[in-house]
Amino acid sequence: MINTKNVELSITAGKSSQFPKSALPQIALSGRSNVGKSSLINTLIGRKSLARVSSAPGKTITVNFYSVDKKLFLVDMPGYGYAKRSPEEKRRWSELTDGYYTHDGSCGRLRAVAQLIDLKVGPTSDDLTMMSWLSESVDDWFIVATKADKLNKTEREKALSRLLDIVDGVDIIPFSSQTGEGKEQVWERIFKSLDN
Ligand SMILES: Nc1nc2c(ncn2[C@@H]2O[C@H](COP(=O)(O)OP(=O)(O)O)[C@@H](O)[C@H]2O)c(=O)[nH]1
Ligand SMILES: [Mg+2]
Repeated sequence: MINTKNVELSITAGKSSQFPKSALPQIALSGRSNVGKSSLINTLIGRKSLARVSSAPGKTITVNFYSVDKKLFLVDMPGYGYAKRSPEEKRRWSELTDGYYTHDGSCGRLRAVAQLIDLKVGPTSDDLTMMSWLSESVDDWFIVATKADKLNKTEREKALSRLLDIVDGVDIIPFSSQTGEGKEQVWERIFKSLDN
């Protein structure tokens, strides 16, 4: 059993040399800035604000490693798609992201990637690029469709079927940090990927 409430922010890495060398399995959370990554983490672990929810998108370019019960790391990847980034910030984003997804960066401990897509906005062109890269490059990934509370039933079904058309065969979990919808399903999916 994993106590999902026993969580701490272990490492905030501003460069890839700071990534942990620990043997713990890792689940990476990927998505554009403002998609709801920090909110997802807070909801998953039942805390209001361990992960900082920002009203100013794109602020942080770090990789944050949250240890869960000292049994796994949730890895908060820096968001993409934020237009107002300086060349230096873009360089850092690439160094961190490329560094992480190489075997060296994740020490071969990456078990799955949770790709967040804003269900209301739908996949952006950056999201599509990311998802086609994931399809080719990682063994296990799934979609967390965020902000599901913003859609009514009809909109929601439309949005989900549009997503399904794009990524056939990938699990899609509708999620809302406002209502807590999807929280258990996301944890179950994470545990399943640890068993593989
Ligand atoms: N309605 C709604 N808003 C959300 C949800 N998740 C996040 N938000 C809002 O979206 C904004 C960005 O959230 P944040 O978690 O900081 O996104 P991040 O940049 O991906 O880490 C904040 O204003 C949040 O309050 C959700 O499930 N429902
Ligand atoms: Mg965030």
